[in-house]
Formats: sequence, structure tokens, C-alpha cells
Amino acid sequence: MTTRNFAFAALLLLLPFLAEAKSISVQVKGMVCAFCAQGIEKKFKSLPEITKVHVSLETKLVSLETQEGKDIPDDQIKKIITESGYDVVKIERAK
Ligand SMILES: [Cu+2]
Repeated sequence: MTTRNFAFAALLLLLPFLAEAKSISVQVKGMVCAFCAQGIEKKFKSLPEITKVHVSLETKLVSLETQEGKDIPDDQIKKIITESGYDVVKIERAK
């Protein structure tokens, strides 16, 4: 198999994964009330690549789901949360 064929075969194998929706879980510090939760939820919901947003005040987690084949970079998530006045503790992505 040539290198090019190999690269092509590898790409074909990867495609289903690339097209999947991403589940991202963001741990946020500083959210204390329903108003905090709503503000964050609204910002993420305004992004076309995000299909689902769920904010839990109990666990302090913002759960995001992207459109199939779309992603949102960690930097953008951090920017949105920081600009809203909260801190990102960690970002986890489901495999
Ligand atoms: Cu609040």
C-alpha cells in the first residue's frame, strides 16, 4: 500500500468519528444562582454549532453538545465563561 492510499484509508476510518456530535462537560467556578446559570446557557445557545446546553448549579457543570461534525474549541469555551464573570476549572470531552 502506498503512503497516499494509507492516508486515504486512515481518513475513511476517521470520518465517522469526525462527523460525530461532541459532548463537552465544563466545570465552572462561581455560578451560584439561577441567574448565573441562565446567562451562561443563553450565551452557548446563541452559537449555531451548539445543539444542547445544560447548566447544573448543584454539580457546577455546563454540559454542551455540538452539531454533528462540529466542535467548539476549549479557548472559545473559556472566553465565553470568563467574559461572563466565572472561571473554568476544567473541560472534559467524552470519547
Ligand atoms: Cu448568580
